[in-house]
Amino acid sequence: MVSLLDNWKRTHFTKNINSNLVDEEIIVMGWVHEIRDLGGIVFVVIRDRDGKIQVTAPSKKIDSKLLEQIRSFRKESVVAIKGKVQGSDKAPNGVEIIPNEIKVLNEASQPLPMDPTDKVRAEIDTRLDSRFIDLRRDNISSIFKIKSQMLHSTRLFFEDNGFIEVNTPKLVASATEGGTELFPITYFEREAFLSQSPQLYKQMMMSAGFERIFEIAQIFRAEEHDTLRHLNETISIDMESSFMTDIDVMEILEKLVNKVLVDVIKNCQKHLNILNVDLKLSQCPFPVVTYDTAVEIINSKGVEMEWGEDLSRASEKLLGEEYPGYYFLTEWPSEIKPFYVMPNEKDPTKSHAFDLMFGNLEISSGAMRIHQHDLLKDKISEKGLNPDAFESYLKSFDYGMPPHSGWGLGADRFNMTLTGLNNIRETVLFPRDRRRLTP
Ligand code: AMO
Repeated sequence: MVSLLDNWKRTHFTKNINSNLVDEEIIVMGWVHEIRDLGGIVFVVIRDRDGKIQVTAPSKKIDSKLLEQIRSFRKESVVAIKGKVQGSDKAPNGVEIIPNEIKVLNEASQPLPMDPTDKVRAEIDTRLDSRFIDLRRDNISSIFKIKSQMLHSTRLFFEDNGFIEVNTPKLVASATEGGTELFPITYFEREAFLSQSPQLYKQMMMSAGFERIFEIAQIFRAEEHDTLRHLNETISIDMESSFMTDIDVMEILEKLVNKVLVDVIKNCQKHLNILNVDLKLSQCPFPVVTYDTAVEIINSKGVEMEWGEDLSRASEKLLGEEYPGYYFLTEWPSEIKPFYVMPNEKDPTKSHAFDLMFGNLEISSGAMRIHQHDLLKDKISEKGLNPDAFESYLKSFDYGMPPHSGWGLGADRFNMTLTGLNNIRETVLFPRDRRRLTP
């Protein structure tokens, strides 16, 4: 029989049950993680968000009806247990609960679509199909607890440095990062797109005089390729600042990465241990490698690369061998960067764009932006885009646009560098890739 909560309230999370509570009556609520029936005694492990506790039901001490109810528990059902805390040398936490009364709040069907106890290894597709169970596992939920810390520290960092959090539209009229990666949608009688990046709005906010802004939000990319680093929906941590150069915002990025590393190492040790990650602070300042030097390194290691080409996967891997940690790649060719990137004043074939890499993984891109209306309009045309589609954006450059710079940091890729995972799907609750739109 399935019960309602009625007037029962959880008194303790399992992680807070310790020897100070011996002889007290408490209520715990959670999932049936394990049941061991030894005949005269039944052991049940109850799991909640942050831990587990053993419930011990000896036939001699408890009512036979209650014992039968406990015996009939199914793995992963949701239960509430009212009982007395008792010290126990054998129990994993040194304490256990002797039950007085129980409620089954939801019964789990059997067999389960996957095993949540890590005893049977499942392939990632099976796991993602039953993600609500997969996420019950310690090593999976730890990824998201680290991510939560990462996002929390990021917000604190921006607030401490005078940035204002903003929210920009995700239904947009034009591309920003190159036309091929857009998801078209029907917007009443017009065509519109899911936003690839808050780029245009971040820049318009500079004209609006906010000077330092950040946004943490979804971006959508119609990536055709199925890789371990690309998703079709991902979180971007974006910032933009007026009166700053590319060098200034690289410094901000480096400081943010370090703040997150310090906080994750300090506050998430338990989760890092579960994931077997020995996270270390990074060498500071991060090495800066120019695009020219990168081309030299890549060619010297036997992969042919012409100046002006984007980095192939093979090239990224070679750079990652040379620089396994965080490093900046700077002075990119203007040709392969978006229209809004400021060209180098002495050599316009080069630009004020940079990427932040972690080994062979690009985790952020940024640049000093063009803030002159006419130059920007020319660049839009040069890239084969129609300036008319950018009218409202271009207008903001006509009435007082300060020089400005900014970057976008891929939150899910950043999380990969903190958790040691090599498949981005692991770092997203319900990932969206070419094949996956549910759950
Ligand atoms: P860019 O297109 O390089 O730059 O994106 C910034 C960062 O976002 C992450 N990223 C992705 N992560 C997972 N899957 C994807 N499909 C994906 N696409 C991008 C990467 C990347 O470094 N407007 C600029 C930023 C700026 O200049 O401010 C932009 O969007 O980590």
